[in-house]
Amino acid sequence: MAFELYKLPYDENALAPYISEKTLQFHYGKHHAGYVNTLNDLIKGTNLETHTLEEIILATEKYPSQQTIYNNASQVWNHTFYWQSLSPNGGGDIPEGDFKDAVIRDFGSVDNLKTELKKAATTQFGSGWAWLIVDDGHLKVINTPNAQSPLGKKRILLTIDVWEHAYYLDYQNRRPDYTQTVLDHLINWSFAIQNFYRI
Ligand code: MN3
Repeated sequence: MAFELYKLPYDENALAPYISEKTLQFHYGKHHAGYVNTLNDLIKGTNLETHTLEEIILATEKYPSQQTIYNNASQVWNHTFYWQSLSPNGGGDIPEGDFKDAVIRDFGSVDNLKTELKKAATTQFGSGWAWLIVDDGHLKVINTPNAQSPLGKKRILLTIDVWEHAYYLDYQNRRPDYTQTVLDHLINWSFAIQNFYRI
């Protein structure tokens, strides 16, 4: 059974003016859709066809001969997670509760968490991702290159795509401005809280 492109939970213009409709048309409609189509082509007729996306990612990640499949499968997963990490009603403060308490405990403040996410996003050399994860019971910010993710190793709460295609139409080379804007106006704390409680 072929994988289908994740359906956005908001309109392509819903993140504007912070991320434009044009960026979503390309990023979601071309890049994300392209990874889905390429993955389907690559696994067609192979034993991977009957596996879940997560199973394909974990089964292929260690094998150099499977890197093309891994890259496309992981990018499908990463983008689906990224769209949910953003919301037209995002940004602002974190609602009171266990997740915010954990942020204060592990970073000192919400602003410090945002600073760490911005640092992870801007220091990732080349293409990649910034992540908020749970590591050994503590919240932690990391980054990964290219298609890589902490999937299957750590509980993932949020991600920010820092490939140039995520911001170049709106921010050109200004990755720090894109990241700051995402953190101030779009980051979906509700999604992080949902992932924080997920068993
Ligand atoms: Mn992307």
